[in-house]
Amino acid sequence: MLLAEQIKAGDRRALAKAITLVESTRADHRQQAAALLETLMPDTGKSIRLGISGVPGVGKSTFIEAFGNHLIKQGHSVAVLAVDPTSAVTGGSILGDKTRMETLAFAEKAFVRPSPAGKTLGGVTRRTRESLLLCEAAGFDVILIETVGVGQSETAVADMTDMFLLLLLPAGGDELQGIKRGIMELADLILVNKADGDQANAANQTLSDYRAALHFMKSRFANWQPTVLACSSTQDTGIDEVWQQVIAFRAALDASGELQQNRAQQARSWMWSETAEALVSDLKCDPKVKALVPELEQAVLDGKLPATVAAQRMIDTFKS
Ligand SMILES: Nc1nc2c(ncn2[C@@H]2O[C@H](COP(=O)(O)OP(=O)(O)OP(=O)(O)O)[C@@H](O)[C@H]2O)c(=O)[nH]1
Ligand SMILES: [Mg+2]
Repeated sequence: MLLAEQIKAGDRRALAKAITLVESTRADHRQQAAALLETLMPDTGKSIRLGISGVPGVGKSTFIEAFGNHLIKQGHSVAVLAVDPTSAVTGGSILGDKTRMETLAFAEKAFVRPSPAGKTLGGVTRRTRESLLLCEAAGFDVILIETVGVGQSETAVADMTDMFLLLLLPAGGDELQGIKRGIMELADLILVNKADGDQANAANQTLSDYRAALHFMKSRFANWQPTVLACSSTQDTGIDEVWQQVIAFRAALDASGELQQNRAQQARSWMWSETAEALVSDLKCDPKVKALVPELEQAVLDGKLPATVAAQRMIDTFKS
């Protein structure tokens, strides 16, 4: 397949074209995308996959710009993808403007792709997962996935990456900034960003608050203890320390086998969520089911029919 060869050769236009293909919902495009991904599968898996999360405005894009440029200087090649559930609603995109990644977006060894628009988080994450595989086949050795800290997108991103980075704002004494415990527990590394100027002291306070808080958290991997670092994405400080943590993380989890184990489990649960989504979508398109839906939905809305009974009736109709 020509496109596959071009991607493997590192042709960026071919990569962009392939990502457009996996983002398409047209049935023939889906088929082509599936064939392409299957062909490229042996060439995937060689990158380190990093998720970058944090509340809007914490500085994720600015951090990625600084971090990405730092990595490129060291000879790495960096792909940046995004999972943005808000784009499903507003049609916008967190990387749409690319303005916060001015230099990175145009760097030869970087590839920056905005979040795909989609109706469901499931649809958006599938496309990002597939794009990640394509970027790996194209030879990018560090993949960064930015996500806005809202809803379930953090879990979705943690489920497709090796290491999850949570960015925090400097805020002295604040009640853990309203970050949910579940999100904290996903973090393999916590970064207090904007540790510069007036905010340097507050950043130090936040750093020690969270270091203390981490003692009471369960870490995700037996062989990795999450830490907290401070950095400034605009002043370029603490950026190399972050990379050193990533290297240490990879070394520890490679040695213990947890990195591979985690990826294998991610792939398996992805298979099942794909199966579930595809089945529901087939079911919803079935003419017999379609005819039944308004009546069943109404009965459930009116409280006349238990949801479980309605569901079973739809499934029985679909199977018959
Ligand atoms: N002082 C200072 N400002 C920063 C730093 N990092 C980011 N900012 C500023 O914070 C603002 C938000 O930065 P972004 O990188 O767009 O934040 P984001 O988390 O990507 O935001 P969303 O994509 O909207 O969720 C911008 O005005 C940045 O210039 C930093 O390290 N220090
Ligand atoms: Mg951003």
